[in-house]
Amino acid sequence: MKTVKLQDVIDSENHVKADTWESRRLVLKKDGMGYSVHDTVIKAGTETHIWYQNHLESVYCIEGKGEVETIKDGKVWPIEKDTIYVLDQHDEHYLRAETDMRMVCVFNPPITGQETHDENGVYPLVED
Ligand code: 9YT
Repeated sequence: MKTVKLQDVIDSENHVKADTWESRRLVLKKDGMGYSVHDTVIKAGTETHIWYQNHLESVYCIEGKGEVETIKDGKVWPIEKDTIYVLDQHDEHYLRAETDMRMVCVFNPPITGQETHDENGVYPLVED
């Protein structure tokens, strides 16, 4: 087994910074677990368009408050501390943060670390 400490990921190559979020990637494809685990902060007052066409994702909010809007039906899902949202339909969505939101995110298949969001908020599927 092993441990990974957030403190050691901060400001490493696995700490990815975007305009509306920062993500500390704790477990990646190379770790061989079949999923990746991320500690992501969504910045207060922002909206992010996200559409993971190639990945399933669960997102557990452990701090903060905001909402998700699923685009196909316009439904708004309030998200606050101790709420997990489960994108089981590759749901295209907007993620809006009222306060800074700290999220623990799990992806299947795992993120390799090379992905960046494209203009559609999508990660390409990176093959080895
Ligand atoms: C909230 C959310 O979708 N986080 C995903 C992880 C983050 N975008 C990353 O590590 O790239």
